[in-house]
Amino acid sequence: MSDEVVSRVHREAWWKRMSRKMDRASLAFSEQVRDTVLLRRDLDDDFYDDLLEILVGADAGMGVAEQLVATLRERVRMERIGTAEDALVALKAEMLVMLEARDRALHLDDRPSVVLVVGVNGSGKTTTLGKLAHRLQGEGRTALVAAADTFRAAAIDQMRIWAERSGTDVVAHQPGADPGAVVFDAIQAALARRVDVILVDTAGRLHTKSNLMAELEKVRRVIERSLPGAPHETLLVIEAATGMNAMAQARAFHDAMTLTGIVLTKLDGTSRGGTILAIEAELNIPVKLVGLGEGIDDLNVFDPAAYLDALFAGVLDVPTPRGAQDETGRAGPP
Ligand SMILES: Nc1nc2c(ncn2[C@@H]2O[C@H](COP(=O)(O)OP(=O)(O)OP(=O)(O)O)[C@@H](O)[C@H]2O)c(=O)[nH]1
Ligand SMILES: [Mg+2]
Repeated sequence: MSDEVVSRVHREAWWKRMSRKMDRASLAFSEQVRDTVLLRRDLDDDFYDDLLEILVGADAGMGVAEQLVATLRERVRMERIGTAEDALVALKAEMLVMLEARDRALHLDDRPSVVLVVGVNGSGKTTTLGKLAHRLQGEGRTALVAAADTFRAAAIDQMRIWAERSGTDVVAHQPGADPGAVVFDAIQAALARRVDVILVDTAGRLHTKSNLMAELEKVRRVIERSLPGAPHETLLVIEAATGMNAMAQARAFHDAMTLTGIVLTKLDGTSRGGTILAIEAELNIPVKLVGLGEGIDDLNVFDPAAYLDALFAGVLDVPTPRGAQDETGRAGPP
């Protein structure tokens, strides 16, 4: 088979998988589109009002939804688009332009690079790092985990179990120890062992508790002082179903930590597919990774085209032709 055929097969497999995993978001979105928008004969104000409502309902955020609908109106007029279906194709294309404008790469070229994950309790930080360690090892890079969630004894064990799955070393202290000291030791160990990437797990915390946020800032300062240029990535882990409350979380963590990206977890279990658009637009922070399940392989780089194909599955069943995002698409499974 030629390279082109292989990569097309790859992409289709990825698209199918993403569609399957996002079936709830996809169903909610496509059912509404079918039941309202597609039934309309005219592309009149009612059509655009319905569309706006569906986008807001999917948590795309009012600002983004209004911008998309306004651009679509203009496009329909300019390109003389006549049917609801063609208008949807144009809408999807607009969304793709919006999503593809962002840099979603993890910048981990320095050795060692540091990835710090933060977020509220139970959002999926430890799981995400376990999956990321596996992914990095699969790419031939060595990783080391700093078990800096010292708040609960069980957290250290949980991190160890995840790290063991990919044969990743863990630096840990006793429960209750200073997270900053764990991180410091991990960086020294990584330098000595010439490890590529240090993955720092932190304790979940409410973004509204200022003492806990101050503790996180301290961890960050230790990282900055121990390794110039670090942390290379500071990722906020958010559950997709959090909806618009995610905005408050993201704002608070961004103020304290200067985030470089977002990991949207549990996208497999939510009917709210649009949060990505809202967060990115409002806070200007890209979604870099998505969690699509509890398995070790269920972490993906975020591929905008696959995401939109999954979201529109059942309404527009033709996968978007891919251009600029080939790199990211190829990085996805299988
Ligand atoms: N379905 C699904 N479940 C997930 C995903 N990511 C994490 N989980 C589950 O969410 C639960 C919490 O995950 P953790 O990784 O422990 O979350 P955490 O942020 O480390 O939690 P704390 O350390 O307590 O703050 C676990 O049961 C995970 O299996 C995902 O992408 N999809
Ligand atoms: Mg954890």
